[in-house]
Amino acid sequence: MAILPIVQFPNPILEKPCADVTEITTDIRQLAADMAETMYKAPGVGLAAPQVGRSLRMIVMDVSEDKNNLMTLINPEIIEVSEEVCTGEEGCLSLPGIWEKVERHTAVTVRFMNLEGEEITMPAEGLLAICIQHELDHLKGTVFIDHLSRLKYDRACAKLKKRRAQAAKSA
Ligand code: K1U
Ligand code: ZN
Repeated sequence: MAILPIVQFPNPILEKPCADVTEITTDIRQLAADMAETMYKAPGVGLAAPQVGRSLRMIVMDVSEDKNNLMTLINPEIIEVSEEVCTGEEGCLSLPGIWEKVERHTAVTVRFMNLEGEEITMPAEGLLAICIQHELDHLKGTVFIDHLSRLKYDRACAKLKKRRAQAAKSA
């Protein structure tokens, strides 16, 4: 297993829709294991393949408190969403230090393939539902700040730039 570098915003790979995984090969299993290790180390509750430089439709997630419920979702699709929406703070490992309120569906149903090639349909609510929507956005080439107003988007970019300049200065 390996910890992979996390692609930082802005980067063209974070803006590009990802391709379907066509076969669950050794490479895909290795990528899933490396993504999980990278997510736990960060630490994060989810990670999408483009965030580690692979434009493929796969994500890993673990929203459990004890970090013992790893899920790998291959070619995930949201097939049902609740009418009810909620607003909560989100962050992103590709935009460290930026936290903003985003509106999401309170509950979703996601269909995906697991690493054994089985098709699963899973209802989700709470943080899991938020995480699924955040990670599926990455697979479409969207980051969470794309949901903000122009003003808030620009402020988030400026904050990111400032943090990076400060980090470079103290390095
Ligand atoms: O995609 C990513 O960059 C991972 C990101 C996903 C996320 C999902 C839901 C809400 C916010 C962010 C993170 O894991 S950010 C860091 C994190 O560890 C965290 C987020 C929410 C609650 C608890 C922890
Ligand atoms: Zn993210």
